Amino acid sequence: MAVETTLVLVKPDGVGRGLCGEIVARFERRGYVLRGARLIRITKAVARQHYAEHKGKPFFADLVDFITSGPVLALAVAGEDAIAGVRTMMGATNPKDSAPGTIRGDYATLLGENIVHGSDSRASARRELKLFFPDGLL
Ligand code: D4T
Repeated sequence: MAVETTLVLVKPDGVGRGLCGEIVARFERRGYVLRGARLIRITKAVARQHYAEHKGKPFFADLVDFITSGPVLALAVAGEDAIAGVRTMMGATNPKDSAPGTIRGDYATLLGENIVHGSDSRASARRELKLFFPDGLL
């Protein structure tokens, strides 16, 4: 058990559908704390860095196009075991497998428009938080 900080992105589909408040409220109600929040339109360069692990895969270009298609809400979310806890709250990557009660299970149906991103490990969280909050956290 340890206090961790993780990066959450409400992707352009979530922002466009007006789900930011709902998603932030879920994390806050759970007991997690916001240490950063930025509404930004990311560049293709940042998107390619963020999704570096998927470079070369057939869906990479679509992923970059989608995440840069509108503003994203970047959140630094902190709390006890927050990295795994946030991913559990988000649900399975493919919304067709996401359980009801999870963010994707409640609001998404398509893999390519799955509303949220959350870091999947401490190393990813460190790398991604630096990318979206280059000036540091509160
Ligand atoms: P993100 O990064 O969006 O939080 O998703 P996950 O961490 O849950 O899942 P991921 O990295 O495996 O996938 C990133 C992103 O790519 C889309 N995707 C994924 C896609 O369009 N086609 C695919 O075949 C896969 C595997 C969905 C999420």
